[in-house]
Amino acid sequence: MSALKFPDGFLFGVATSSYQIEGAWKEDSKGESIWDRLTHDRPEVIKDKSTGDVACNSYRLYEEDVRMLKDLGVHFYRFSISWPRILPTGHDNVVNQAGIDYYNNLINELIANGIQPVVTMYHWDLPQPLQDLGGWTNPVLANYFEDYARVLYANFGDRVKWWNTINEPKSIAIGYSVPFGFAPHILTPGHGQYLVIHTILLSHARAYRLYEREFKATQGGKVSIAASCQWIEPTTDSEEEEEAAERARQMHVGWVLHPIFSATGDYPPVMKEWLGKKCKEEGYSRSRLPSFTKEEIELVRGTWDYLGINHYTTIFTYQSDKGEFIFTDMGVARIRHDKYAMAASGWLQVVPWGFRKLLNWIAKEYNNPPVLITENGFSDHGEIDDTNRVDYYIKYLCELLKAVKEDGCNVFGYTVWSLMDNFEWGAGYTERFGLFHVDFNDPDRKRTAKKSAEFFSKLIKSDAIPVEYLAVETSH
Ligand code: PNW
Repeated sequence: MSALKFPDGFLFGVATSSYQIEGAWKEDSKGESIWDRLTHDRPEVIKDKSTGDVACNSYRLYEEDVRMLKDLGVHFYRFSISWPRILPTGHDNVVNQAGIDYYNNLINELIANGIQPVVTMYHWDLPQPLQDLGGWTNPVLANYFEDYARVLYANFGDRVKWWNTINEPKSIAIGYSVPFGFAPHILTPGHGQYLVIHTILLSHARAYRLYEREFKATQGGKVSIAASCQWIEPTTDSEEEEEAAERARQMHVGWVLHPIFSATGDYPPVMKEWLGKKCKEEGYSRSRLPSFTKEEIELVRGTWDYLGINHYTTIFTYQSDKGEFIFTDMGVARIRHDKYAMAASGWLQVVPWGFRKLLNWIAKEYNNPPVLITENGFSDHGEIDDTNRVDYYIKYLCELLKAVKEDGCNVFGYTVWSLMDNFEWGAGYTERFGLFHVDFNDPDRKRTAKKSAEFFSKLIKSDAIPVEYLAVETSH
């Protein structure tokens, strides 16, 4: 029984992001984002050719969202702010008061209901004018991100105490390297992804240092990044396969985390070495991986107050130079093991033990920092009776509890992706992650609690995985 109990003070929340839920894409002087541009100009890139023009209409219905949060009993709500809703030009020359008002209303409503705001500054909706300057491949974006961060701290920092600078740098890099339906969908594989992450790391660091310098003393909040961290498992336990998988972990998870969280800073040594050698073989006189100056290494190193981790699945690898996507450069390819159940998303396999392994690897690599799980979730087709989702959560949360209680991993909170069904990027509305169903054919975007919503409200109330769900029959 007690194995199902969470430690005292453990925090629970749910997450969403601006483009995925808000709609109102051009109302009240909001500027155009790269997701507006992509979904309007290249609908064929989105599976059902849909857009986030209306999405869940949370720009109008945010009070209803807060009622759902209240019903769940969550301690916090992780949402993101739309950069072009605050700064329509991308720059701080024009601050859109209607955008400031919207987030003030949301934040005040949350606090009035006893729910802490956890705010992501950037969840993929870049102002289009900044994309026209090259987007994240242009290092000048670090200046503009710092300017944007200052506007956010100054307007909301009196009430927001938890900040995530940037959500999933690697997913952003995918929009510059892999045909996955992610904006800006300008594909320069082998180059774009490294430039993008480089600028993002510097941008994150500049926003962190700004807070440290000008706001922390008076506002007393915490700032970090939310990184996508899947577990990478070799298909056999031979020494060479384990070595290749470890290299892939460093080039996947370590790519973003090592510069910020390791004692030494900079990209992982194995990544610099492996890519440097590969680029030389390819005839380049310089590595495709950009390098940091000594000052930049120090600027980025240590820019965290906690670590935000988005975890969904495990990737099984074997050594190969024919891997798809960003795996090519890592010297591995991925395969799918049929014995693990699939979610509706082609990349999401249910491998609960991978969560525990990942948390242990992170604790070991980065000296056991305090971790907030900023996303974890399962996709289906929107069933109200979502037993497969409940089953996923039970299994993943059991592994989380083992990591915390048996292995000593320092995880202090957990966030469900997502509060409600929403625009799932390149998959449009064909894959659903919500605890609440949203009827996208209804002009009022009616929200209905799924079985998983009931599961979580019981879990949060009792601070434990509710036993009555353990016997649930599932197709897994
Ligand atoms: C995350 N993968 O994206 C995002 O932060 C959310 O906005 C999104 O809705 C959610 O997870 C579900 O997709 C991911 O291929 C996209 O491993 C792709 C992957 C992981 C996360």
